Amino acid sequence: MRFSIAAAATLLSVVSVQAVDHLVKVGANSSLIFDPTNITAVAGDTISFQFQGKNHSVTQSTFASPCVKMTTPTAGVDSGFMPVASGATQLPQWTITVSNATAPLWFFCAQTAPVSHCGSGMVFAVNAPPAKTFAQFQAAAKATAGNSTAATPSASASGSSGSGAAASGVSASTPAASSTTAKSGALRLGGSAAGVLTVAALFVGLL
Ligand SMILES: *[C@@H]1O[C@H](CO)[C@@H](O)[C@H](O)[C@H]1NC(C)=O
Ligand SMILES: *[C@@H]1O[C@H](CO)[C@@H](O)[C@H](O)[C@H]1NC(C)=O
Ligand SMILES: *[C@@H]1O[C@H](CO)[C@@H](O)[C@H](O)[C@H]1NC(C)=O
Ligand SMILES: *[C@@H]1O[C@H](CO)[C@@H](O)[C@H](O)[C@H]1NC(C)=O
Ligand SMILES: [Cu+2]
Repeated sequence: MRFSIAAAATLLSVVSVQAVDHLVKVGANSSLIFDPTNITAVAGDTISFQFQGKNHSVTQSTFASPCVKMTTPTAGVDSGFMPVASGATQLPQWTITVSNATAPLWFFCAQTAPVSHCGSGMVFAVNAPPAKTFAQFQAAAKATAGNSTAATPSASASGSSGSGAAASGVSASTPAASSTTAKSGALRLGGSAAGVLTVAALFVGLL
């Protein structure tokens, strides 16, 4: 027992050393994009979404329905709308932790005024597998606005809730978005053994 505890502690320390934070700029340069558009991440990695302008959100969806907030097997995580005044010196930041690198994660911006940001292709993916690429996901998002002639993924799209593992145990936090003072609202729900995301929100000063 003592050995396995020591081994586990060693493993944990290795994992924490290797964990990476991925910075994703939301709406950089007034564009309706996530930058980068898609990433690969391992369990333990964090993704920090930094809202750089306008009034965007990071809302979890599914491959099958890119522009609809996920409801099954659990409610998707959602940053909520994060309005940023032009010339703001502090940018809201929202962070999630990836717990299962095998489960792809799909996100969109839920803003629809004055146009659908998702329909304009403002989507983001984590660990998109070869059979469900980011390009397919984005094409399907644009198709919701009649913005693309690309076929909506069909056969491959049915897997999003079948195994249910892609996003079980995901939790949401709705941080206050308008304050200019530092704020944090971390929340972690246990959920099932499948992919648990932890989320936290804070405001970071621009230096
Ligand atoms: C941000 O967008 C949401 C959804 O369109 C809207 O309800 C909210 O009033 C907006 N906030 C600001 C400050 O513009
Ligand atoms: C279609 O996409 C373009 C950018 O690619 C965007 O400007 C336009 O608003 C989108 N149309 C809709 C209805 O979202
Ligand atoms: C996914 O992201 C990588 C960079 O992380 C980029 O090279 C690639 O073009 C992206 N895929 C698409 C379809 O945009
Ligand atoms: C991770 O996700 C995959 C694919 O959804 C799933 O099969 C697997 O059970 C998950 N692993 C854990 C530890 O939850
Ligand atoms: Cu947006």
